[in-house]
Order: sequence, then structure tokens, then C-alpha cells
Amino acid sequence: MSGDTIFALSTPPGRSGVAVIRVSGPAAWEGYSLLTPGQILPTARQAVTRKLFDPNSGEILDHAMVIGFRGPSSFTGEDSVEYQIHGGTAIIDGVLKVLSSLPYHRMALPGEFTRRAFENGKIDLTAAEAIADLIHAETESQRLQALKQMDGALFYLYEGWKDRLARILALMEADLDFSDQDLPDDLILKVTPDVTDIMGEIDCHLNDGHRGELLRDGLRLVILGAPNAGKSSLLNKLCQRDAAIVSPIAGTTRDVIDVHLNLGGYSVILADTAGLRETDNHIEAEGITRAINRAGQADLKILLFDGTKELDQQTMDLVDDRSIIVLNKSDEKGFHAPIEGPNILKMSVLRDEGIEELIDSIIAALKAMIEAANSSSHFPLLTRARHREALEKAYLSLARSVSAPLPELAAEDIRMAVRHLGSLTGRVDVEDLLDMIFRDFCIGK
Ligand SMILES: Nc1nc2c(ncn2[C@@H]2O[C@H](COP(=O)(O)OP(=O)(O)OP(=O)(O)O)[C@@H](O)[C@H]2O)c(=O)[nH]1
Ligand SMILES: [Mg+2]
Repeated sequence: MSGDTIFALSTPPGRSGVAVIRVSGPAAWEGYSLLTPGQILPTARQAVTRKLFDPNSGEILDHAMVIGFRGPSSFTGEDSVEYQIHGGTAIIDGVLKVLSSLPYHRMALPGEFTRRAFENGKIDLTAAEAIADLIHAETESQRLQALKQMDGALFYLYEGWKDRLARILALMEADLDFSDQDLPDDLILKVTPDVTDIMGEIDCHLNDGHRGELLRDGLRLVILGAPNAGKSSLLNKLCQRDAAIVSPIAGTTRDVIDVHLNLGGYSVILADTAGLRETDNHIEAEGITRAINRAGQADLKILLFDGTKELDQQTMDLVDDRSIIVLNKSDEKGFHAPIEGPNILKMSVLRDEGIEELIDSIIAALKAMIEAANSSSHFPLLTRARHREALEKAYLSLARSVSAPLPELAAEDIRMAVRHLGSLTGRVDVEDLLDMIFRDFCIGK
């Protein structure tokens, strides 16, 4: 399959000023020459204007700008060609149809260009994941995180740990295989501090409060408060649509209602919840249980009170350093601010007053949270559950290795840890790495 030459429209389908069609594989330049009969093929990486023709009918397809790349100096590491054509649907369809008729050419599968880049050693798995994240990034923070990862922030971290462990493993294996060699006695004791150092670093990276994953997937915000406080009204105001039902009947909202927002460059999942109160109604009670569960999982809670009433204890019980207290209905005559303080916001959703201040406080709180996570660790943030899982397995293997009863078992556990770390970047098999390191030993046997 990898011998195929693949092609795809790289810009969104539909009409546009310019559309880019990308071709990659051994026959890419041959296709270039078939589409541009009688015209000289330029040198690689040179953008040229060319008339494209259908080689089957001889009919003209378009006037295009074309750039050819020669492997391995291309994104995929293979010969490739990019056709920048006029973005009309008939032109795009025409060029794609002609490409599919060329020898060895076929439509690319989703992600196949990036997959080839990985298979040809142009990028590692964390960079491939970063490309996907970058394409899907909707906020500033997601974009910056994806760019850092694409530049190798996680690659260097994981490869660094893997290399250090591989060297320790090579020493241990040399000790086991060639015990008459001039290697230190009690080697296991000597390498243990290095292993525990690496464990400490992995642990520190894992304990980032899931910030990287949250930046990527969205920070979790939840609105909580007594029935009729105006929670659903606030959610609708923040997302600027009627996502939740608003009514003067207390106990309107039962399910948790999630909306996705971009707040000050952060991707946020905002949840509206059932009003908190004692109830005999089974369905409402279930809604309240769900609300409390969400409060437990949230990164930030907006505790909403009706400022015309006394403070309700159930909402007060949720106050902590991850909550913002807001008194709603400041437009009403009976509004009396039952609680005062510099961090207590007053608002009227009805009159659209105090909303900007609330948004500013939310953004400031999110920013402080992310910065606290960044400063507590000098490591780049972990971005995916896949990474977390492999790192946890690596950590457990290392923990086993330091308490292993036999050096053979300790070495096997370290080998497992190296393998888990290797699965993060997809680079170099353990055996390859050992071969590389053993070469430095000059054991000569
Ligand atoms: N005067 C005034 N009324 C408001 C304000 N915000 C919401 N309301 C009204 O308060 C009532 C309850 O609003 P909701 O948004 O449904 O309240 P909720 O907290 O979601 O209530 P439950 O879903 O029952 O828990 C509605 O009649 C709203 O129009 C406000 O700022 N001022
Ligand atoms: Mg509601």
C-alpha cells in the first residue's frame, strides 16, 4: 500500500478562491509531468505556474501554481506535488478525477499524509497528534499548546527519559551477560537513584492536574445554585442562545446541560445544573445528585444566589477556592446583597449588567489555574489520556524494578518501562536502542 501514490484535496470542500490538492508517493512527479505535457518540469521546491491538462482527453483543466518536492525533503518524506488550483467545484472535481485515472494513484485515507510522515521518520507520534490538535484548535491556548508539542516539547521529554533508562538497562544487561567485565559491583544499587530520579520526574509530569488535557478538551465550568436563582438564564446569556429552558417555576432544569464556549482564548465546557434544594421528587433528586457530582469534577464553580433572598446553605456548602460567588437579580427592588465582599459579584442577567465583570473573573481564575500548573512543574503539559496511560505504566514498571528481588527481574521491568515510553513517540524499538548503546561499550566478545 505504501507504494501507492496518494492524493487529496487539502483545503475544505466547496467553493473557494484557491484550492490545494496534494499528491505524495513514488509516481507523484510522473503524474506532474502527465498533467503538464510539453512543459518543462521545474526543479524541486520551485513554485511555477502551469497549465494542467487531462492526459486522457487532452482538454485543459486549469491554470495552476504547482510546487514539487523530492523525498526525503518533503512533509511525507516522499516525492510529492502540491497543485494550487482555482477553487471552483468543477475544477476541483475535474483534477481529482484525472488524478484518480493516473497509474498508481489513489485517494488518500484520512490522516494518511501525516501517517506517511511518521512512517518515514519525519515526525514522531506526539508531533502527529499535535498536527491533529492544531487543525482542530479553536482557541489561542489550544493553538499554542499544539504548536509547542509539534515543536517536540513532549518528544524530547519522553525520548530523554527513554534514553536514560535504556543506558541503565544496557549497563544492567552487560552486568548480567558479562559478569567478568570491568563493571561496578552492586550495580543495581548504583543505578537505583537514577531510576528513582526518573520516577520522580514522571510523577511530577503526571501530577499536572490534567491541565494539558483540559486545555485541549476544554476546562470544566459549572453553574450551581438554588432553584430560580437564574442559572439557566446565565448559561443562555453566556452562550448567546436559548440552550436551556428558563421559567419562573422552581425546579425547571433537571438534566445537566453542557455548552462549549471560547472564553478569553480558553476552551470551556459550561454546565447548567438542577437547582439545589431538599425534594421528594425522584427525578429532581437525581438531577440534584448529578449537579453535585459535576461540582466535584469542575475546574471552576459559579455559585449563583438570588440576591433578593437569604443565602441557601446547600450552595454555601460548595464555596471553596475554586468558586466564584455571584448575586443575581440586582435589578429587583428586594435586592439586598445578603453577603458582601471584594470577590462577590453583583449581576442582573435580565438587564445584562455585571456579565462582563463575571466573564473577566472567570478568565482571570482560569488563567491563574493554568499558570499555577505551569509553575509547579517545569515540564511541558501532558495533553492526552494515551500519554497518561503509557506514563503510568512506565512508572509502575520502574517502581517494580527498584524493589525486584533479582537483577534479571529488575532489568526486565526497566525494559518494560522503556517500551512504554517508546510507545509514546513510536520511535525506535527497545532492541534497536540497546544495539546502539551496546556498540559504545566495546565489549569485543
Ligand atoms: N428580575 C430578574 N429575574 C431574573 C434574572 N435572571 C433570571 N430571572 C428570572 O428568574 C426565573 C428563573 O430563572 P432560571 O434561569 O430558569 O433559573 P434557574 O436557576 O435555572 O432555575 P431552576 O432551573 O429551576 O433551578 C425566570 O423567571 C427568569 O426570568 C434577573 O437578573 N433579574
Ligand atoms: Mg434552570
